[in-house]
This record gives sequence, structure tokens and C-alpha cells, in this order.
Amino acid sequence: MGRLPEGFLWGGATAANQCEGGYLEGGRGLANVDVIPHGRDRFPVMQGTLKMTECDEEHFYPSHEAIDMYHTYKDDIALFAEMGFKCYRFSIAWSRIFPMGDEAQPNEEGLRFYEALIDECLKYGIEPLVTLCHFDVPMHLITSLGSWRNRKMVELYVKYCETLFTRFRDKVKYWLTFNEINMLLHLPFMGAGLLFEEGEQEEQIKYQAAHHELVASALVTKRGHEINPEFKIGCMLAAGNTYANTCAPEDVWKSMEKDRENYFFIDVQSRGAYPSYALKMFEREGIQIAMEPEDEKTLKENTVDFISFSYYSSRLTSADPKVSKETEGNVFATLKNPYLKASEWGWQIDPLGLRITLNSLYDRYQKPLFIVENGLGAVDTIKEDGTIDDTYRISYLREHIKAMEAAVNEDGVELWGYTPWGCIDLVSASTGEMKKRYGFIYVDKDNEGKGSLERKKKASFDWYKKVIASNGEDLD
Ligand code: BGP
Repeated sequence: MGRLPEGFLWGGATAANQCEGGYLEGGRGLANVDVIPHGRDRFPVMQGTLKMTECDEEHFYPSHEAIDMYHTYKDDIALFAEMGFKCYRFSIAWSRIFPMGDEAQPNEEGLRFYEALIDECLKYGIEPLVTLCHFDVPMHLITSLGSWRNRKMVELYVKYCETLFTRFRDKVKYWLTFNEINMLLHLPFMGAGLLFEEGEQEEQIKYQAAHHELVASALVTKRGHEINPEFKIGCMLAAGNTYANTCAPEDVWKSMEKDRENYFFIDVQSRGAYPSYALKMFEREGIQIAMEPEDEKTLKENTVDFISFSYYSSRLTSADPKVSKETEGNVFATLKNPYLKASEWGWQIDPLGLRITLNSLYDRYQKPLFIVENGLGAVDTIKEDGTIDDTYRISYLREHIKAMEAAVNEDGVELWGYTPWGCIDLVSASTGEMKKRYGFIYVDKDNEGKGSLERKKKASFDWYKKVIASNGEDLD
């Protein structure tokens, strides 16, 4: 039965800093993600233009409590199991394992926390999919080393990952090295802990930091395979093809350039070398990447086993400066596509775009794919009878699942799984809001941090349960 191959990994995804809370509990250290406030200053802090390396009284920091999953994970995982999850994607907070980032020994309490969480998944037959770094960098490494601009980060990150690989060798098979690695270019502080000094050449620093992450990712892939040859280690891209605003060749060319900005990372992680278009761009822009003699070999010999990605929307671009001006100030610059409807946050809804993205990635890399994020951020209301009727979310997911099934069954794309984002409501990464909800499970908490944290099933909960039980056949 079902529209997808047997063993397809249906599930859901979260990230430590957006759901755990307990930000200083269990010996955890401060990280970049903890000093990103809610409100007006959020965007400049995420970009690294407004420097914030500690918390103050004036701001509200949503990650500090988030949805308190640090304390409720057992009950939450029980709900995932009730939906029939085959897989749960979560991230490990680096600063729970190495609170400062450079200790000689890991924090046993942090390891024990994740061990218990993993055991809880395994108890229900849920396959853990672990993101090793979902945007977080221990703050001490930012203030002492300048984060990923510094080569020393490579060995510290490798040590952190080795610690997890060794500890969870027989419990976890699927790993992702960096969440949305391309975010480093767009939101450098949130994505990679980068801060800039006045007058610094930001592009140079970003690409040097990217090189360090890419080498670190390759070394970790190598070590992971040595520790357990069964490990499947993947990269992760914030995906969504860029369409051309018109059929003018200039617009088409521009859309290709935009896509390459993002493919760049995956080209290195999946093909094992810097693509020629990037080397030429470095030459033109005067960007010089400092490399160690063995780096090219490391990249070449340790490519990823699979390609995972998030997909929320396609993008649209124009070569005409008058038109493209409209997109200034967005994380991913995109024009409004007149053929698409948008979410309340302006994210355009394009299910066919998912099929296009799956096909583009498969054509380009010929490696198994994994959709590790997808979903609709929306305001949910509790009706008088206590129910939450999120039919808009069901229809978003239904159309995207149809597109995904078409890519698999009609186009032959190899796809391992589907873990929609924020399977339980959590803090939004871009806005810091709770109001922007993705979950099948509602969490009683508002943007100001008030609420009982009580969990409630939405209509989509039973719907998704049916989808999983029928392996994607029953989408009604
Ligand atoms: C991705 C991130 C997630 C996540 C998601 C939804 O960029 O990997 O951490 O939050 O997008 O975005 P948002 O929370 O901004 O709605």
C-alpha cells in the first residue's frame, strides 16, 4: 500500500534553539542563537550589523524558554509516535556538549540529555535524524576566535562531532553537518556566528568562513564513516529554485546566478570541488581563500551520502535594477510571483516548485534526497469548543506531498524521507515569533512569552497520521 517506497521516512523536524529552552540548564553554555532578540533589533543582530554578544534587560530572547522541550520531550515524542512518525529530525545544541566550545572534555550532562531523547525515539521505532549544527555556535568561540572566520573552528567542530558519533554510534544512523549552510551568506551572525568590524571586506570573510565549514563538513563525513561505515551523512540547503521574471535572456541568466549562490555549497559538498563559476567569481571580486595543502583532497574524497534541503517556496528574480529594487532587505531576495498565493508572512506557496526543486537537485547531483523542512507558517486560532481547524495547513501539505510523490513516481527521483518543519509549534527563526506556527501540535505560548505551554492536537494531527499510515496514499 502507499504511494511511496517501503521504508520511506515520514516524520517531522525541529531545532534545539527553537524548541528546547533550558538555555543555561544542564551546564549548557551561551550561544549566538541565545542573544538574538525578538522585535525590531532581531534582523540587524542576525545579520551581524548590530553586535550582541550577551543578553540585556531590555530585550526578550525567545530561545531561553522556547517551548520548554528540554523538560517535555518525552510527552512530545509520545505525540510524534501517536502520529506514526518513522523519523524525527532534531538538532543537538553544540553548547550543551561543549559549553565554551573548546573544553578538553565534553559535558556529560548534555550527552546524557540527548541520549535519553534518542532512546525515547528508538523506544517507538522512530529513526533519529540529527543536525549537528542548526545555526548555533558557542558564544565563547565567537568572542575568542571570531567564529568560523578562524581556521581553529574546524578542529573544534570535528571534535564535537566525533564525540557524538562515538557516543551514539549504534543509535543514530542519519546525520546532517550544517543546517541551511547557505544561510551563512544571508544572515551571517545567526547562520555562522560572524560579526564584522567597520570597513572589513564582508564577502571575503564570509567565503573564508564558508571554506572552513566546508572543510569541517568533509572531515566530519570522513570521521563519521570511519567510526561507523553505516552512517549516512548529508548536507543541507535552503532550497527553492529561482525563476526568471520574464523570458528575457538577461532575466534567465540572473536566475541562474542566483541559484548558483546557493548551489555553491552543495556543489562542493556533493561533487567534492569548488565549481569553476565560483573560482571565477572569487577572482573578479578579489576574494582569496586561504587553504591548507590537504584541503582540496579532503573535499574531493569525502563527499556527502545524500542531499537534504528545506523547501518553503520558489523565488523570483529580475535583471532589471528598477524591478529588483523591490526585493532589497529580504533574507532571500524574491519578487512577488503573480501566479502564486502567499502565506500571511508573504512566503509564496508553490507546490509544483517543490517538484521542480527535487528534479533540479537530482539532475545536478544524482544522489538520494531528503526533504527535511517544508510547511506553512500560519496563525492558528482555538475555537470555542477547543479545537483547532488548520485546514489551510492540511491543504498546503497535501499539495506539497502530491508534488513530492510525482517527483518520485513519475520522475524517478530518489527520495528518502519527508520531515515537515516545526511538527510541534516552536519559535520562528526569522521573526522570533510564536504566532508563526507550523505544528500538528499546538503549544500555548504567545509572542511575549506568555502561556501555559500546554500541548493540543490540531486537525492536521489526525490528517498526517492517516497520511503516514497509508504511506502517502490517503491525502484526503
Ligand atoms: C529555516 C530554518 C528553520 C526554520 C524554518 C522556518 O530557515 O532552518 O530553523 O525556522 O526555516 O522559518 P521561520 O521560522 O522563519 O518561519
